[in-house]
Amino acid sequence: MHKRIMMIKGDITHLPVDAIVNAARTSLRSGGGVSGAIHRAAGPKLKKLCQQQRHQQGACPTGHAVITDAGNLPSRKVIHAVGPVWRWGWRATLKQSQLASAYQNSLLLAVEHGLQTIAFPAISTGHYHFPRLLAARIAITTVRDFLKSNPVISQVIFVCFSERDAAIYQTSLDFYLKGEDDLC
Ligand code: AR6
Repeated sequence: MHKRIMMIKGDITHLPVDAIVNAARTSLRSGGGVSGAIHRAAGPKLKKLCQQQRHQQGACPTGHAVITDAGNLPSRKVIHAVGPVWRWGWRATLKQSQLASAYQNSLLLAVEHGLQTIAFPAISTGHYHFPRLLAARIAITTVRDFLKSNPVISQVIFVCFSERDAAIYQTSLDFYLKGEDDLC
């Protein structure tokens, strides 16, 4: 059966979906991690598109997202979403809502552009040190709630780069999508 929300273990740059999401920084400059991999695979065109975007609209604030073409990638578009840098203590609540916003704003952009299949990496869980289990919960519940009211998006794929992330996502998907037979 077709699953509207699913998880795979692998490299997001290989996926021929409508849009892959980049864990970007506010400057939209390429960094390490998934953004480095996306920029390498997309070629110099993507760097130019990101520069143009920055010159036209300025930096992309935390929790927001912008969309560009995808250069040499097999996907049609890249959605550059800026997740928060994790902090413990009183800022933790803000960080969680910023992470949810990064997913939500990416999905809104996808809907605006008529994109139906979207792949997400685990935003903020690398260089930005967001706790992985908490990030998976926010990612899954935000996407789940969005898809319930947005029939346009036919599939969201969570791409896990490690065995550890794949195990976290599998357990979390089983838990948070229990009873959601139309989504999984
Ligand atoms: N496919 C899928 N997931 C990947 C890939 C890949 N090819 N490569 C890494 N990941 P990170 P952040 C996973 O650090 O924490 C960057 O330098 C990785 O295992 O890329 O949001 C940016 O330029 C991890 O689970 O993003 C920013 O400055 C997840 O992607 C900053 O780091 C996110 O890790 C963003 O930090």
